[in-house]
Formats: sequence, structure tokens, C-alpha cells
Amino acid sequence: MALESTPIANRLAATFAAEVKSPNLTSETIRESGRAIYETYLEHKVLVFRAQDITARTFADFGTIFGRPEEHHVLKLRHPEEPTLTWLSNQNEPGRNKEMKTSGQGWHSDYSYKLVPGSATMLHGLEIPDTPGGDTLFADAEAAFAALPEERKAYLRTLRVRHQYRWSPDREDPWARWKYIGPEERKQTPEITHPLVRRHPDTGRETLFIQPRIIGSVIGIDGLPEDESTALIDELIAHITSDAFVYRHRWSPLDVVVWDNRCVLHSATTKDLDEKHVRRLLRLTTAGSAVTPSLPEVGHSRRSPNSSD
Ligand SMILES: O=C(O)CCC(=O)C(=O)O
Ligand SMILES: [Fe+2]
Repeated sequence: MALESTPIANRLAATFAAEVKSPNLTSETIRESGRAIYETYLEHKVLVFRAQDITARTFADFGTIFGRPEEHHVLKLRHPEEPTLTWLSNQNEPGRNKEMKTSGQGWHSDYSYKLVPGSATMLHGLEIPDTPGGDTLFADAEAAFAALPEERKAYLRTLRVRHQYRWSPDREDPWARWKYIGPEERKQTPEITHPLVRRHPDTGRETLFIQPRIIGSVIGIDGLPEDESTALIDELIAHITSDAFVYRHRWSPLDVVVWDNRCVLHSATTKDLDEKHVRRLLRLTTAGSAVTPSLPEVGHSRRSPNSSD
């Protein structure tokens, strides 16, 4: 039977995030309700499907609703059978760096340091401990922008932000990604400049596209003196991540959660969970769409000619 009806979704936070009560995820509903699920995702930005006892194959199929699933370049993160899936774990896994146990801690939007950043990210909670900790936090950067005074919005629309995967104000900081990669990989992580206010390719709505400096690998606001740039970034992050715009997801086993990196920031909190409690999730991301500036004169994302190293 055709199921092209609108999914039933209940709002979880003030401005965004919804739990989808129906349909359950099966090959059939993914095929028949995929478009309707995508529309619901555009409306709520984060979708939660509870208790989805699905195979890795079905989860990989689910990913195709949200764009083209991307194969991860780090082979040791990949799922053994499904090339578009990786898995997250807070345990010491063979061949993995210690830092990977808590990856994603700190506010960010996935792959913002790329010329074309990530689109959707989704997780399936395979092993979730029956204890507090290990929540995922989400912040609605679109609602945060909409809530600003008009004059402030007009100024922010004119700015650009410098991003670079390996940049850090302190290279020796244990979180500095500089330390994760070798000389060849460093050459492949050029500085990228994105507009600070971007327009969503599907909804046309404007969003603040900014992250904290260390975790998000943001060098600063293009053309501003460092102190002014840092003060502005800190102010914007504090605003976006204030309680009014945050949803905290407490995981239950077999939850599926999908979010839109084009308008939402997120943060893992795995460091709050004792390692004796096992947390393992499957992960899939879809290829992004180019960052569209709110004002055309600000220009699209580009590789910076003065790449710092
Ligand atoms: O483990 C989590 O809660 C989120 C990790 C993360 O940032 C991601 O999967 O992109
Ligand atoms: Fe992430």
C-alpha cells in the first residue's frame, strides 16, 4: 500500500527537532515515504525515530533519502560490509586513536572546513548504556539568526569566515587536529572561506554558519582584527547555543537520529560517560551542497590564496 502520507512528527524543542511516530523504517517505507520524510526533516531540522531494529543495509538505504551517502576517507572507521557507513565507539577499538573515542565533542557542523561541507548526518544507536551521559546536543542556528535585531543581521550578512581543518590557536593543544595528520595530509587541508550567513538550498532560509575556534577549526572572521573576530565568534556561539535554541537528545537503544548540518550545530558529550559503559553507533553522512551566501556580493565559498600553515 502506498504510504505517501505526511509522517506523524511531535516537536521536541521550542524551535526545532521532532520525534517521528510513524512510519517505522523499513525498505518499503523508505522507498514510499522517502520524499515525505525529507520534507519533515526540512521542517524540523532534527528527526528522531525510536526503537528501529533495522539492519546496516536498511540504515544505509535510509541515508539515500537525504542525499548521496559519502564513503569515509578514514578506512579504519568504516563498517566492514557497508562502505557508506562508519561506526562510533567510546571503547579502545583495534587500530583507532584514543581521541576517536570522544570525537564530535564541542559544537560544530560536520565537515565545515571543506569547500562543500556536509549535508545530513545520521546515527543509529546500536549499543547505548542504561546510564546518564553520552547525550548529543543540537542547536538551531537558523532560529538563532532569525531572533537577532535587523541591524545586526544586515551587518553579519556582509562577513566571511576563515576555516581550516588543521588550524589551531595552539598546535600543542591535545585537541589540535594539527597533531592528527602528517605532512602530506596537511597539504590537502587548505584554508577555506565561507559566508557567515548562508541560505539553505531547499528552504531559502538564512543561517549563521559559525563554530568555536578550536573545535570547529575556525581561524576567524575575514578582515577583522583578531580580538574583534574572537569576541564576535564567542558572542554568536553563546547566542546560538543558549537554552532557547538547544535540544538535548538522550539516547535509547536503537534510536535513529538525523540532522541537517546546513542549519544546525551539534556536539557529542561522550566525555561525560564513563568508559565502562559501552556506547556504539552507526553513522552515515551525505554529500553537501555548496554554501550559498545570503548576499550575492559576499561571494561563494573559496580556497583562500593566503593559506596559513
Ligand atoms: O557521538 C555523538 O553524539 C555525535 C558525534 C558527531 O559529532 C557526529 O557523528 O558527527
Ligand atoms: Fe559531528
